[in-house]
Amino acid sequence: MKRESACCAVILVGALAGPVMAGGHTFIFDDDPYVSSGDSPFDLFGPGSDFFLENFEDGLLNTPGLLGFGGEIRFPSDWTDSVDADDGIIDGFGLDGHSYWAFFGEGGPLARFEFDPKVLGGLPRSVGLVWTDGNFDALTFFEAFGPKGESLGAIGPLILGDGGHQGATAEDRFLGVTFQGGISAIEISATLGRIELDHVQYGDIIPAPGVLALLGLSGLLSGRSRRRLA
Ligand SMILES: [Ca+2]
Ligand SMILES: [Ca+2]
Ligand SMILES: [Ca+2]
Repeated sequence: MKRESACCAVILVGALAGPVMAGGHTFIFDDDPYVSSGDSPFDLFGPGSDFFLENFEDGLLNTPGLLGFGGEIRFPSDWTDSVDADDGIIDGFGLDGHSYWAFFGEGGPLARFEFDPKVLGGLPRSVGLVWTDGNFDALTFFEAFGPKGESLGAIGPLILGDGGHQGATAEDRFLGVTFQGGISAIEISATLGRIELDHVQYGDIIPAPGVLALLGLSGLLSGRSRRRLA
């Protein structure tokens, strides 16, 4: 399985563990299965944690300050691929949970998530999501953007999955990034097929007014031309 990075700082967790330090940001790819929020590298629920976790289990994308583009919620079905634990039992399947399904984008699916500093009071410094399904023949990329919308680089190309599309969870992988300057958006894309994902998570907010003064807000959230999930 080929794994390379287009950016300079990557931590490969689990089977491919080996930190690479550089720059002000760090990408994280966990090559062990992510089956519940307990597999996150972030402190989602600890004392003082300001993290939000969108698992789509209420059928909505509605955690504070999160905007989604390029896909829609997928409800329980024979083809749904939620994070395993979301349906109440870790059993190797996510068919009875909810996920986010991306199928738009020129040249392949692309899901984009933006973080609204006006709602969050700043920007998250730690962000991630869980890839749960896609086309085994596709190359997948995870890109992050800084406070001015500038690219921080990307993880990829990755070859992910098991070739099946009926909710199996052993293939599910965490992709994330940390950046002390604040992260305004992330994108996950593939060269063909569709992408299914879950557990969009973000926190460790760098508070306003620092971010807001830096940005002036005018140039932020430049991806608004994309269709927003209702
Ligand atoms: Ca399950
Ligand atoms: Ca879910
Ligand atoms: Ca899966």
